[in-house]
Amino acid sequence: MVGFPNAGKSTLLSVVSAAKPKIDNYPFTTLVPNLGIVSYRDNRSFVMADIPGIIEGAHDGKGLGLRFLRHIERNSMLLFMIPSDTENIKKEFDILLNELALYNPELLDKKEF
Ligand SMILES: Nc1nc2c(ncn2[C@@H]2O[C@H](COP(=O)(O)OP(=O)(O)O)[C@@H](O)[C@H]2O)c(=O)[nH]1
Ligand SMILES: [Mg+2]
Repeated sequence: MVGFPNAGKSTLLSVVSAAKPKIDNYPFTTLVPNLGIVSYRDNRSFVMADIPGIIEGAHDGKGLGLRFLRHIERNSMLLFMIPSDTENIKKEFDILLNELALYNPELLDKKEF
């Protein structure tokens, strides 16, 4: 999961897996990725990673961005989380994409949701 701080990433992980990430209404409650195993039909499962929030300038190290972006490289699919009440959803998505691209353009070759 990739998103700004406070997008609801940890909350989603907490309801689809047994992981108990810290959830709070302030940015950067998550300083290391939280991992959860998500089970679905036919006894299958996958690992979901709640990556700490990415902000504009993360590729430059803002908000511990480089430490967080590094973790994204290890995932095979990216789920972009943007709150539905965000004023400009497209702009927020573009900022996230741009931070990933500036850090490592190959990140954008991954499957995105
Ligand atoms: N209204 C609303 N609040 C949410 C939702 N998901 C999470 N929150 C709240 O948003 C805040 C940030 O959530 P969190 O999961 O910690 O976000 P993260 O920083 O992306 O991990 C918390 O106060 C959550 O309770 C949602 O779907 N709707
Ligand atoms: Mg979190």
